[in-house]
Amino acid sequence: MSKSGDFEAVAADIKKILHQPEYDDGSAGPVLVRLAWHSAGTYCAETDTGGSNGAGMRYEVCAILDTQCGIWFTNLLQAEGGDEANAGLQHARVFLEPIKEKHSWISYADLWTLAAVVALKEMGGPQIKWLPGRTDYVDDSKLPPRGRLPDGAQGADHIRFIFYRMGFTDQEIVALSGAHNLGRMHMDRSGFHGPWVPNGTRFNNTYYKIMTDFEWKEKTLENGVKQFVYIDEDLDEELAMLPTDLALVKDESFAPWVKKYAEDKGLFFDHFAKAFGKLLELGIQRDANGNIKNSDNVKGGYHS
Ligand code: DDH
Repeated sequence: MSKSGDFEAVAADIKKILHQPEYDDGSAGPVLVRLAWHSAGTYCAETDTGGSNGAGMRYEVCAILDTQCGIWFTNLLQAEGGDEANAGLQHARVFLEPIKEKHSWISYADLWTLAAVVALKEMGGPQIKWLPGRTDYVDDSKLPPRGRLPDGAQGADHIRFIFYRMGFTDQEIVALSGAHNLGRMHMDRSGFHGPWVPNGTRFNNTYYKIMTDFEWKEKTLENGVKQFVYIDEDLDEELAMLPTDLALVKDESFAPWVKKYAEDKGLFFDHFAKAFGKLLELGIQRDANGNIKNSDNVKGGYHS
């Protein structure tokens, strides 16, 4: 148990669980980044619902009060944890559970977002500004419905529909998509299969480079799902891209940013850090001192 607000102690313990020799490519990092993204990426700016506050993905069912009868009933179709887009993220939550047990004062919502920031830095990525204060309990009216996360089988219109809802620009969309420098797709989770880049546990701009330089061929997997692949005998396994990934190079507003990030890793890191920091703050109202309004604020931050 650490002192309440000692985020450096939590970060030190997150670093210790990143190396997972038995899991995927030996790192928990990529799936931790995805956990934070999916917890925050449900945000809708217009209705101010969703976002990382509340850590709603812990629940597969939610209780709804029928105000006319005064009876609570469970709604199997609502809670975020059961959204099929979140399949596989239980691995990330299980990796973090011992840390939550040890530092029980930290909220899940803070822990999940902090874990991504620590993992990105440890995998060679940029430092992302992170502030604490998220709570695990939010008003039911703030909970997001399922289906707010992107579908990899779609194209540019769908990408814009999802990310404009959160308040991102085309440039920020392309920068955030660079998270696909990390990790891999799992057929038993999303239906897609394979890594985007050869070394998916180091954060880099390889994703943009190979998106434009390599020739991608459409492939139908045994489950009927279509994706794009690049086969090279020098590689241990074929690389993969989602239809949404390759939509970035075909779209006239997205494509110039793909080119810029392929050519300039520093620019990509700078833009990614800003956009990812913004993602983690969606729906969180802070005062001028960075404290979340109407909450028992935990002071501090994580900077190193
Ligand atoms: Fe992603 N992502 N993502 N993604 N994502 C998958 C894996 C990972 C889409 C679909 C998929 C972002 C944007 C999009 C990461 C981070 C981010 C998988 C594979 C699919 C499918 C899941 C599986 O089978 O395990 C789509 C579609 C989009 C879109 O923009 C249209 C963004 C914005 C991020 C981010 O972090 C900012 C990471 C990391 C992974 C690797 C996870 C792992 O387990 O490895």
